[in-house]
Amino acid sequence: MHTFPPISLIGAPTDIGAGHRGAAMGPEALRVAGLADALRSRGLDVIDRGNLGGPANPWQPPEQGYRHLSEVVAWNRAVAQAVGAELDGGRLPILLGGDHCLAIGSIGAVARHCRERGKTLRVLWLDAHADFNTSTITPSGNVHGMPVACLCGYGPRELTELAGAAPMLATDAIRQIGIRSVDPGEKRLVREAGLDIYDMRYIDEIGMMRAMAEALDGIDANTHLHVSFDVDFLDPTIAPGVGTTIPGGPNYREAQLCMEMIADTGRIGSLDIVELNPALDVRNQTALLAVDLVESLFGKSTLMRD
Ligand code: EXY
Ligand code: MN
Ligand code: MN
Ligand code: MN
Repeated sequence: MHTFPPISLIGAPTDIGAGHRGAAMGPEALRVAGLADALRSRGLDVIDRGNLGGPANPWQPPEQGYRHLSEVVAWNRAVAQAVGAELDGGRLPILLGGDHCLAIGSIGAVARHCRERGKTLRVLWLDAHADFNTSTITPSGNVHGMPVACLCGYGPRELTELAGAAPMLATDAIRQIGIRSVDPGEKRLVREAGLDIYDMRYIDEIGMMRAMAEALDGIDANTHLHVSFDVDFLDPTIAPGVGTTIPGGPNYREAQLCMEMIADTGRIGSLDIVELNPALDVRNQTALLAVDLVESLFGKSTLMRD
């Protein structure tokens, strides 16, 4: 039974990087789904820091391959500052998105913190998408399809150097789980970068348990584990409330096993919960499922055998 650091919830109510409006309501949907009390019921110390501020979504077409670049930078700077402050205070930040472009700020801050403390960072990226596009290959200009590329040094300097010298994240520090939608140019770039991707075909072949065992391999007492949980990782039949659904994701049991195996490492140090879009949900069911799965990240287990 692991203990966890005290937790700080940070809301980032924006869909600035997304192709649909609505993820800006994600933080409140998670609060309404009872995230704080669910974690407190596990004996955790939880403070809700409220919501960050940032520019409104101007809802414009791409310019030089990016939609809303300056607004994306402003939001990610705010996220990096807030996440870094909680880590410096010895707390475990949970970023409530908001779309996935915000992971540039959160993981940038985590990576900086790990460098400062001499810790090894491992990022688990739970997603249907590789999020490895750049301005020249993106099909949409939406920056929520680019955060991993930016973190690994492929992107505009105001993002790739947001929280330190580029690359803020080494490609061998990240494991992507659940991938099943990668654009043609993106596929070439992830191969060139050597990204370690546990796609759904591989998970079909070897099962979630073995895939997670491989993805978690090498984690030790000096590892800071950051989980970036894009809710569209889940199969849309159980998680419809997201902007970019892709059929054929993990089912409820596979998702629970994924979270419980992460919890078993006892090394989770920070978390993003992103891409929840209540405008596309039914009776907040997707937020309720996300809360259920996050409880498993923090030790709730269905394992009854010793
Ligand atoms: N690959 C597509 C694009 O770049 O526009 C879709 C990206 C969806 C990203 C969501 C957050 O995971
Ligand atoms: Mn994503
Ligand atoms: Mn720090
Ligand atoms: Mn996604």
